[in-house]
Amino acid sequence: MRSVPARPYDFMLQPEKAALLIIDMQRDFIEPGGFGEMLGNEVGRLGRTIAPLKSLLAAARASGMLVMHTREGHKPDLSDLHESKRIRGRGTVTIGDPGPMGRILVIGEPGHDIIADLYPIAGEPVIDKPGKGAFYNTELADLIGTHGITQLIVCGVTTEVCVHTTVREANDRGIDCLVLADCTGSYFPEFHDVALRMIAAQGGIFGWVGESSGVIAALAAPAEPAAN
Ligand code: TIU
Repeated sequence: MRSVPARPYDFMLQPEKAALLIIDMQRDFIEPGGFGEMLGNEVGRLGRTIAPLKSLLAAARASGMLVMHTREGHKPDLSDLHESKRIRGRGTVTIGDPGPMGRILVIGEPGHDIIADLYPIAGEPVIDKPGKGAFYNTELADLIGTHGITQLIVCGVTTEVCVHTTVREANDRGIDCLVLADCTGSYFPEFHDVALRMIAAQGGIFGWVGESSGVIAALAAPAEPAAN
């Protein structure tokens, strides 16, 4: 048990029961010239998460903590893509169409892959998710059960969409989520701030909000005895 400074109060990290979950750090969302930018978003706003995430990922790997990655996307035949999602936004180019980095949000295409700085290593589960939440239509719940995980350190993009949906899904499954402010990002800074406030409000209605430095320090610190 190691305490991590967080809102609304310290998060009691149990590294052996915790996993790092990195949401959708994919080229199409983050890199200039990808799908995110094509939709008119300022992708540079997500780039600030990369350096702290690299440090956190190194610390988690060094500690032996389970690291899991997600990718939002669909099978090449789009059989897992709801029509409602395909046509949302009334764009001329949509999911499955040729985009700047291959077919948009299709598994196996360059833009769908995780950015090089945070690339998964052997043994780290990569969860392909067709929805915004990481639990819907994925193996994440089974993985969490198999590994005895009760806490998730949640990072990635975007704060108010895939991170928030996943945290809400996890919370309803009895998982405690610590969301890291410096390792999550949004195309809309005000959404990022409010999304994090929503998580920690009302005594931590959806979880906790901290910083990567707190987790890195906790992973390096000796364990504290559990409170009686
Ligand atoms: N990963 C994720 O958040 N997917 C999105 O579509 N996010 C947006 O903010 N659009």
